[in-house]
Amino acid sequence: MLIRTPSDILSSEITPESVYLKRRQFMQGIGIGATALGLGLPATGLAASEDPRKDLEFSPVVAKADNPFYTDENTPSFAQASSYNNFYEFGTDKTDPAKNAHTLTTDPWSVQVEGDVAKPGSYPLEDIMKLMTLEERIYRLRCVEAWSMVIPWVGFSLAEFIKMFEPTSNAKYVEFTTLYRRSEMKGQRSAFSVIDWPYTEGLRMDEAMHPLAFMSVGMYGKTLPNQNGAPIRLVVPWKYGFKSIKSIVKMRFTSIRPKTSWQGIAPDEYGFYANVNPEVSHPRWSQAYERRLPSSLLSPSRIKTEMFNGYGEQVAGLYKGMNLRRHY
Ligand SMILES: Nc1nc2c(c(=O)[nH]1)N[C@H]1C(S)=C(S)[C@@H](COP(=O)(O)O)O[C@H]1N2
Ligand SMILES: [Mo]
Repeated sequence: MLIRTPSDILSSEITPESVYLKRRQFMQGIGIGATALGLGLPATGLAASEDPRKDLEFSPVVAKADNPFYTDENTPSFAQASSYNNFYEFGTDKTDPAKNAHTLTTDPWSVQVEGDVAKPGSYPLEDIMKLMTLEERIYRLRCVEAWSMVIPWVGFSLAEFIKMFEPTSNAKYVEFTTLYRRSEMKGQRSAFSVIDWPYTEGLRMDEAMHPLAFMSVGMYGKTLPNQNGAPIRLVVPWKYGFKSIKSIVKMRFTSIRPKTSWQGIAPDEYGFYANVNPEVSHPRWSQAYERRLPSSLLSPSRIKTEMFNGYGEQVAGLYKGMNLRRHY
């Protein structure tokens, strides 16, 4: 159940987002998108005119208990989800991206498609937005640092996106690359940076084509805030958060397994697969539990981590016969 009645909700928990979600759910119930009516509420303390995020039109939520694209778990407020981030291009502290990412210009934006595809090229985001069907999906994101959040993303199926480029039979992997623009990304200018820029990630082709894999262009019904990966990012809900690469400018299809940024930094800590797995500890901390955000000292929200972040029924088949202790 996505809508909670007022009696379910503590007054301290009532945020513009819970209002937004409930209102949207109601509108969808009567078959009208909130955006179509132009009723979007500003989701932060900012006045609507100062808020750079734009309403997105997308298909209604079909909240079904057995639908893996949705969950009724609590979402953090928009303010929380956009102020506790990992985005090393803007600093290594969780609060740095919210402070520094405003310097990023996301328009114009294109995604360069290369390698083993019939239709390589530079795809402007505005064309992509016309071709893809936007939908909302509420997914858990679990960081390897043992915190997690449930986010209402807006975007489109990665499989549908990839089909546009017609990968050839040589395409066994897809590599994603983040923007490299030192003038706008403070972390890329840092002399102490651990990452060899640009940030890259990769998926095996069958993982990328899995129906849960998602390209996000928005959250909470609006375009993505910069700190969350504007204007386009990956969301792979059964893998640790670092696989969900932000501000993507390139997708390269290849027969050779790409090297990812985190593998480059510490190969014994961050594997290529990075599937959420409570049984395989990170060398420096256990992965058996996670802190579900928002949490506080009084209510630490410590929960058990589930295999494949709770998406095992859908994705376990991808790894049949693989030793997940070796392929971490
Ligand atoms: N380009 C880029 N993408 C990135 C990162 C990064 O530092 N740079 N951090 C990753 C990590 S470690 C996590 S946990 C998620 C966090 O996403 P969120 O800030 O939207 O919660 O983004 C991932 N994507
Ligand atoms: Mo992370």
